Amino acid sequence: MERVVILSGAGLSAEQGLGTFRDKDGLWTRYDLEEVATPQGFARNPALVHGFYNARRANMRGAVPGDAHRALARLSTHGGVTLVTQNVDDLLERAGARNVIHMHGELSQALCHACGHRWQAPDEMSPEDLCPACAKPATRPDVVWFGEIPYHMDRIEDALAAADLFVSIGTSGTVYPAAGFVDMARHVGARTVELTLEPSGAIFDDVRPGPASETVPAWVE
Ligand code: BV8
Repeated sequence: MERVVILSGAGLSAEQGLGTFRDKDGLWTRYDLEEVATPQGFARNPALVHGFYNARRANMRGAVPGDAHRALARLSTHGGVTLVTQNVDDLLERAGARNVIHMHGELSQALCHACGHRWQAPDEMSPEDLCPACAKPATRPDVVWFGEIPYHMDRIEDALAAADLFVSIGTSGTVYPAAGFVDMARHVGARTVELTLEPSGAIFDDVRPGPASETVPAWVE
């Protein structure tokens, strides 16, 4: 059985209205990532950061999965497929995908930074929220900020080490360690494919430009 690792980024969900980070009018053109996507920014102004993620959570809960999410969901039920995403939305799960590896965390989850408890995030979070487990006012979005260690790296690195094929979908290849996965895959002899609107410029064996709603179902079929 062919072992496939699929990495997705914001481009996978862009057409569902969740936007991207670095395209024109992307999130990082409207917000200072130092202020809203670092632990230091959260410590300085937790209300601002909760507001940023509350708005994105509302946007996510108002969005629906697209053809690309559904195509990947069908694929995720096959053995040998590892679905890794940098995205914090739940559109892949809502399309029926199983075992999605969210290396940058999930908007739908809340985390207590005092006791480590995780729970389903309410629509609106605020610095005054108390952790349901330890009752401390120590809640945060369960997302990985810059300078924090991504989740599930052992599982991802094991899958890359055994990969026959690596597919990158809708990511600019700007953020590490995800941006280095294609090199790790090539290093073990895997074929590499990029499906994205504007090719990232990283070296892939096969680059297929276009919107995910077209390139992903075409590639999966
Ligand atoms: C860490 C939070 C140590 C949640 C995010 C070298 C090695 C290791 C680390 C570093 C390094 N150099 C620098 C670092 C530090 C840093 C980093 O990479 N900085 C960058 C800016 C240089 N990395 C970190 O801090 C990471 N932690 O390194 O810990 C470590 C490392 C390894 C092992 C152990 C310890 C933590 C990074 C996580 C930061 N958190 N998000 C949230 O708010 O969402 S990152 C943020 O960027 C999002 O998660 C996003 O997913 C991610 C990547 O962006 P993209 O998804 O690629 O989106 P972008 O807008 O950039 O591009 C969109 C793409 O889609 C484009 O290509 C476009 O063409 C395409 N597109 C658009 N429309 C469509 C489309 N494609 C198809 N169809 C369409 N319709």
